[in-house]
Amino acid sequence: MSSTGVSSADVVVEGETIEALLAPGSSLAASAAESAERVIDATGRYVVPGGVDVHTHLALEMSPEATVSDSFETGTVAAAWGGTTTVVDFCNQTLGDDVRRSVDEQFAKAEGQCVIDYAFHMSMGDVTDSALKEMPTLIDEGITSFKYYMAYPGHVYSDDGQILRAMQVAAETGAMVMVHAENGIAIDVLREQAVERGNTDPVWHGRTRPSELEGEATHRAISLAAVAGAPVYIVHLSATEALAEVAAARDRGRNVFAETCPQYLYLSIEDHLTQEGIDGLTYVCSPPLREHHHSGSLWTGLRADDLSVVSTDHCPFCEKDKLLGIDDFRLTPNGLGSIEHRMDLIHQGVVDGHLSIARWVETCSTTPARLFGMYPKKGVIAPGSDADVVIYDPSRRHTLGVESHHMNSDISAWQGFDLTGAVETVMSRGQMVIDNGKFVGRTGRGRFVKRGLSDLLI
Ligand code: DUC
Ligand code: ZN
Ligand code: ZN
Repeated sequence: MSSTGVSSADVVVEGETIEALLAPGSSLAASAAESAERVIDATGRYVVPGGVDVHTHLALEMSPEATVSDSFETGTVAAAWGGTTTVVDFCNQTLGDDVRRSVDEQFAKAEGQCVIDYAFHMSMGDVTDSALKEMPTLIDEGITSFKYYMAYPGHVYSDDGQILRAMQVAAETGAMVMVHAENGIAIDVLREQAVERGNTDPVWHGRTRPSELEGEATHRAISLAAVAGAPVYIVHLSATEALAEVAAARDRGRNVFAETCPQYLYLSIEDHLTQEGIDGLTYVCSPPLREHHHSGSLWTGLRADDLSVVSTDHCPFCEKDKLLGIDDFRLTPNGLGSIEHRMDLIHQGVVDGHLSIARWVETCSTTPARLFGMYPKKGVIAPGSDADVVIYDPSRRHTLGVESHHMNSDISAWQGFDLTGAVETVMSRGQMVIDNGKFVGRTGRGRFVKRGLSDLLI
């Protein structure tokens, strides 16, 4: 299975890499099988390149009160269960913080903990001269993409001038600029006004972050990137207005890319965020869940390649953390957990007729690897590539929820979702991590992936 479609092949793995793809029934395939240590019959299954999730938050301290509930160990175990073999997490510099310190801290958290391979983006929450100077050094170290926030004034927010300066460095160095595109200044006004009126329920999290302000910020990010001559990647795109900006820029032939996440494809403000108490708080993430009609446009955007990638923005919390916002939605830590379910949820999009099988592989594995400098090591089953291979049963049915998931959380935004298609076996660099439904991985065997520059820039 590849980003160009389905074909029949015997996959030969030698050590950590794919050695060959052979025609089934050929004499070469027969002799490879004879000398193999192990032969797996994947008849009736898909053999897919391991998933590449380029937006996760593991072991992230969101505030002094709330830390993401998945560590690098539990998060990568859950990822593996769901057929993801590479995650790209973030080093998180916040206001007043030193870039180098934040990098060292995140490396230390991941070191010796991961069961699959991992890499990092730099999340730059304080764009100072010294932070900008670090960018070329980080690129040499394999951190080749940088996230900036148009949201969260007073925390990790960057103004347009700061983002422009960072984009200028990216233009010189070939780095990828990632932008959280929501107009945080306007959003903060709406949030304060809502709470002053006594509107403190979870649904107000959504109502105070209107989709127009994502569209506006996306337009601004694209304009700034054009002026700087830098590529831009819009993270967690959730709204039709933002998609229209990305599509228009791509039609102009620009280096503009965007990801969406399963929550924006399946969940909605009406069905989920309007619930009271923990039921609504579970769905507080930013950008927020949108009205139903947005998800239809997002599926179309994925199909038409206006959206290039599906990542998770995995950022799970436990019930006790979410309840911090019980009297004021603003105090709820933003995020939900999906690292384990992304491949299945997007495969369900294939089952439901939203996407082709090839596009499933392309958006969940191949393109993320290409955009973020990991291809062809990751994202493809081809001779010389890392043997990150998933055997996927397209017809097995299962139900998601806290009783069966492996993410370290006592709540699930996906509780009760019935899906068709499930991971059977997962190999990471030639070693079994999930063997026919059993976890056989080892903590600490996951390796840091030193990334190069994107190979998709024009
Ligand atoms: N942005 C993210 O990318 N993740 C969690 C919260 C947020 O605002
Ligand atoms: Zn964000
Ligand atoms: Zn995120």
